[in-house]
Amino acid sequence: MAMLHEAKNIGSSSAEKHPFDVDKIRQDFPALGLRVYGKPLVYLDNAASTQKPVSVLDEEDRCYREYYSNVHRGVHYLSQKATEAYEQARRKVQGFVGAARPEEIVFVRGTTEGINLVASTFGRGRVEAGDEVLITEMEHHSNIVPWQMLCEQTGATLRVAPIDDRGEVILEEYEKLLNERTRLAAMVYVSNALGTINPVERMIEMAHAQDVPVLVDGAQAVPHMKVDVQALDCDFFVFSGHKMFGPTGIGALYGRWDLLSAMPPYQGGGEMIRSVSFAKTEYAEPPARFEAGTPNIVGAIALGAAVDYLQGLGLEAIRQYESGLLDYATEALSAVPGVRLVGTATHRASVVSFLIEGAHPHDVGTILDREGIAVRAGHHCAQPVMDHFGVPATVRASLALYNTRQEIDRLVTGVAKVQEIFG
Ligand code: C6P
Repeated sequence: MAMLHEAKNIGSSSAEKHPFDVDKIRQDFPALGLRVYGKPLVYLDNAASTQKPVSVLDEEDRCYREYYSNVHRGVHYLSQKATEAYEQARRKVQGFVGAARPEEIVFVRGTTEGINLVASTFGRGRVEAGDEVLITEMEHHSNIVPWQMLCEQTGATLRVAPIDDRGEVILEEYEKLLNERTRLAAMVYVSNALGTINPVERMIEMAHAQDVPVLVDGAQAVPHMKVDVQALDCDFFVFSGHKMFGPTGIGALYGRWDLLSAMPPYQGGGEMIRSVSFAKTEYAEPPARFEAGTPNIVGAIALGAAVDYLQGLGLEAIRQYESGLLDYATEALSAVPGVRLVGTATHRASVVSFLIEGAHPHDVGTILDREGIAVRAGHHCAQPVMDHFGVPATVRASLALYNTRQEIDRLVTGVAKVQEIFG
């Protein structure tokens, strides 16, 4: 097929004085210069995990070399420096998601741990036999299984709001499923399997109209758009550092202060206490209450560097650039005969999921890999989404701020190669 790009990768930005210069941005990411199987890497597996900019790598390195020690424990110089940097990272994350105060940010391992924390503390205190927890059909397993476990433990019922064949939540059904038995609602902001951007503001409004608190899984939202938890009016918001150009093993849970401060601890151990005796332990205030043991100090600090990086580029400029790129990819792939897109919601971010007639997604993934193109093939930890569309798996290309139209063209050429092989 004809290559659609016009050899220019500079997207228009709202800030005209800082054009979104993707060629320059790519130089910030050493991994993007790799060659695999002798070909320049095309990295389109960003929904699984993103590559890291030099500023994040450098901050990790600097921390270990120049100001590393345990946090909140020492009176000595290095411990104070590390504690200061760790708490500054918390303030950066607070600003990044628009939380009202830094104490509303709990560092966790990632989205999965954040959801499990809420399910087993807030959830256990709130949900009883006969109650309901509402999710949607497009959740990642991380936003299904913890609620399923909670329901099994308490005798509550997990209710699932259906999606339509474009991959959008059916809002009338969503509203109908909210009732006086609903004790909690959890929803994904951007689907990792379909790319759908859910109308979370509207859904939160519906839930709150029934006094139902809401957790938003923001794992696939934060790398692509500005998030403001106060404007969304959500009660909890979770995300992972590694999907937003930060390190693995670190993420954040935002919780509204009045809810967090009333919640019991998740794990017991050092630093989450005010005082301990064999007779009784008094717990610390949040966020320390939920950060038992030595935290991922360097991870949190480098997550702060990732926040700086994203804010330096501007979330709105990123959104605009990626939106053009996603339209380009969607158009290019849907123009290929024999390619079927899975997930065609009006509002999408980052993800194009597709099938090639006559070729299993895993074979497609393997052939593309040999062309130097990294995509994910599988169920994307969202098996109910696959069931909805009646497929076992899809091929998923997921874009980030450093991808280009030339890379999409390489993907389209790779798809043609697959079709040649499968005749
Ligand atoms: N999705 C993907 O390839 P963790 O693993 O805790 O950082 O994130 C879990 C998670 C939760 N919610 C959503 C919407 C997600 O996309 C993910 C991770 C990756 O799609 C790995 S399965």
